[in-house]
Order: sequence, then structure tokens, then C-alpha cells
Amino acid sequence: MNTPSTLENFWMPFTPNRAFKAKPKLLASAKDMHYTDVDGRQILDATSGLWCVNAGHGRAKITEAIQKQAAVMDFAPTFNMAHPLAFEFAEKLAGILPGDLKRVFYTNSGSESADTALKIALAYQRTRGHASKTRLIGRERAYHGVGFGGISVGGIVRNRMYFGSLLTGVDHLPHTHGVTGNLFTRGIPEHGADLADNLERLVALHDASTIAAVIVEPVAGSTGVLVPPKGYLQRLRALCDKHDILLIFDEVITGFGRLGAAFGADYFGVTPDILTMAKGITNAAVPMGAVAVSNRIYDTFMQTADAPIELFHGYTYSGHPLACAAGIATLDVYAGEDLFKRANDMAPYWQDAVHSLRDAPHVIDIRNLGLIGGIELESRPGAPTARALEVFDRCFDKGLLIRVTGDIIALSPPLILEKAHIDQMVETIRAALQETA
Ligand code: PXG
Ligand code: PLP
Repeated sequence: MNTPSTLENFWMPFTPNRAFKAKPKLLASAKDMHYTDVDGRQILDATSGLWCVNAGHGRAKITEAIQKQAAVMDFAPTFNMAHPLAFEFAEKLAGILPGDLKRVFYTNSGSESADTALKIALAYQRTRGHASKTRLIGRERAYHGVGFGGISVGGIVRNRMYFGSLLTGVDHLPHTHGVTGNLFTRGIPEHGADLADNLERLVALHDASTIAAVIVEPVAGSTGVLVPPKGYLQRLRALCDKHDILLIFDEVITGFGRLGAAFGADYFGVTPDILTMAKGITNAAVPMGAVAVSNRIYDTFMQTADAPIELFHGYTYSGHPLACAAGIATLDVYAGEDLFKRANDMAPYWQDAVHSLRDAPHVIDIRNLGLIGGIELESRPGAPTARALEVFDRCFDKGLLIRVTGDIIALSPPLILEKAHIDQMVETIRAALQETA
């Protein structure tokens, strides 16, 4: 197969480059639930790529839509002109978005979506005459991508500490992990809704007149599957309403069926004012992200902006034709196969399977929701992450792709998976754990 002549020139993202280049893992093709590597080995995908290929790999409808669009029109600007697909896709998204989140701003990634959402929140407060509301509230152990806005409200120390002083005027809520009584919870944990009340403390400290928005992931994915305690998001919503603060849900992972509903907002019955998307929006076939805002926010800009351009923001590739074509085809696949419901139907089997690893070696906690699973391992003394990385390598050698973050295994399979795939995932992970010291 096609192996590159050198690995030296590509500086790989979020990767120990030196270790990878010593023992590379190279994927060559993908179809449905499987990758094939350059040696022709089949690898079952328990991570939907990186939480993004929700409908499974190589879906013909999506491929054909991209091919067709590439041949018709490669690119069209969306600054001062546009193309029909951008409007068609926005209308389709509005059709599945919750509440009155019906206005869609396009980006190219989750990171751009997070930064766009924060900028819209700030500009909205100023536009409606609350210019002192400039503070942004994030949360510990949050991931909102790698832009300066996203890392400022994010809560991962290594993603922040190398990059200077970040945005000013940012504060953080505590994360919701590790509350007594929540270990090995199936689904939504019982304890910890009161952690949302820390927003009251931040309001008492800074005053609501200085706070623009709170941003949270409905379920924190990248930092190890942190499921919000029962009632937590409802309480956060109520406090934001009470203090006239915008609530932003970062649904880059929880969107498009991951929890067995279109969005986390639907699953939890809590509607934010702004909602970010990426990943599953195009089944990852073309990079794309988007930010949905409430009609109220959009109308405020349209009615009271102080310049003809209502929002001074946008990307060259906002609403790229290939991405819009892929997105429309992706929503058709989700709807045509009822994949969000399928995920919901499979979730109980998934939950039982993931929790069956409770007695496997090194396992100290297991968490799940929808088609997400988190298996936390005890760290090796003095060598955090080493054990999980070995399990990752062993699984890969056994033909299973998992994701590890710290010493936590994070699983997020395509929504098309069958019970036999779930069984294979769990048995492979069990064997890898048994072989790992
Ligand atoms: N917000 C959230 C909630 C995310 O999970 C982003 C923003 C950034 O998206 P982009 O498209 O800029 O990467 C993400 C991305 C992992 C993993 O293994 C998670 C993400 C990306 C890469 C790896 O947990 N989430
Ligand atoms: N840098 C330069 C010099 C540019 O001209 C542009 C866009 O015109 C950008 C960055 C931003 O690129 P993008 O719109 O793809 O985010």
C-alpha cells in the first residue's frame, strides 16, 4: 500500500510526534464501522474517527453529493453574495435545531464555532446596550477547541499554560466530576446539581452587569466523559435567566445524535441561547462548523446594529459549497435511517456492555450516556497516562480503535453499530486491560 517516503514534514496535532514517527499508525481507507490500515488490517472504529463520523464511514450519499458539487461549483464567496445550498442547508438545520435557535452562522470547525459563539455573545450584549457585560464564564475540564477564545474559557491546563495571558475577563465554574456517590453511575449521576450554584458566587463576585455569557458542554467529552448531574443544566439555565446572562451550549460532540436525540439540548430538555456545532454536521466528510442563535439574538442585531454590516465576523470558507452539499446529504442520511432514534434504542445495550467492564483490571469508574462511554483507569504511580496509552496500543494491535485522554478510555462509536460490534469492543478492551500491568 501507499506508505509515505518520509514522515518528517507533517507536524502532527496533539500527538507525541517523536513516538508516533518511531511506530506509525497509518490508515488507508474506511467503510461503515471499519478502517483499513496501510497493511490491510481491518480496525473497528469505536470513536467515530474523533467523535465525528456519526453515520459511519464512506457513506455513498454523502460522497456523491460532494463529488457532484465539486464538479458544478468548487467555491463561492459568502461575503456580499452567496449560493443557494448555503440557505438550503441552514433551513434544514433550523428544522432540527431546538427551541427558537433558527439562525445559523457557518464556520469550519468546532474551535471556530466556539470563538464565533463567544464573539456573538459579546457583540450582542453591546448591541442591545449592555456594553459592560463583557465577562465570559467557562468551566474547569472544559474543551472548546484551540482558538484563543476557546482555550480561555476552556479548562485544560496544558492547552492553556503555554500560550500567554489568554483572554482577560474570564472566570470558570468548577467541573462536575468526582462528586461523592456518583462512581459507576449508569447514565445521569444523582449528585452535584448544586455545583451550578457556583454561578451565583461568580455573580456575587463580579456582578451580573459584567457577565456576557456562560459556555458549557452538555456532556464534557474530551476530558473524559463527564456527564452532568441530574438537574444541573436546568439550574444553570435558571440562573442565567435570573441574571440576564446568555447560556451557550457547545454541542460539537453532543450534537447530531450522539445522545440519542438531535442535540444535547433536546436530550436534557434545556434550550441554550447559542449552540455550537461541528464534527457530525457533515459526518466529517468536509470540515464544517456552525453556530445557531435564537431569533431574539439575530433580530436584535438586525434591528439595532450601528452599521450596515450587523456582525463584523466571518471566514473565507463560511458556508463552503462542498461542506453545504455534504451537510445536506448528511442530514438526509440521519433522517432516512432514523439514526438518532437508533442510537437511543441501542443505548441500553451499550450501557450494559460498557459497565460490564467494571470488574476488569485497573478500572476505577465507568460513565455513559447515549452512545458515549468513559472508562477511567487507575493511573500508574508516577506515570499518568502511560497505562491508558498502552491499552490504546494493544487495542489497535487487536484491531480496535479507541480514544484515550489522560487515563480515561473514551468511546463514541458510529450510530450505525450493531450489538456484535459492541461485544467486540468490550471484549477487546477487556483483553487489553488484562494484558496491561
Ligand atoms: N468544542 C468541543 C465540545 C469539542 O469537543 C471542539 C470544540 C473543537 O473542535 P475542532 O473541530 O476545532 O477540533 C471540540 C473538539 C478527543 C477530541 O479525542 C475531541 C475533540 C477534538 C479532537 C479530539 O476527545 N473535540
Ligand atoms: N490571514 C490573511 C492574510 C488573510 O487574508 C485571511 C483572509 O482573507 C485570513 C488570514 C483568514 O483566513 P480565513 O478567512 O480562511 O479564516
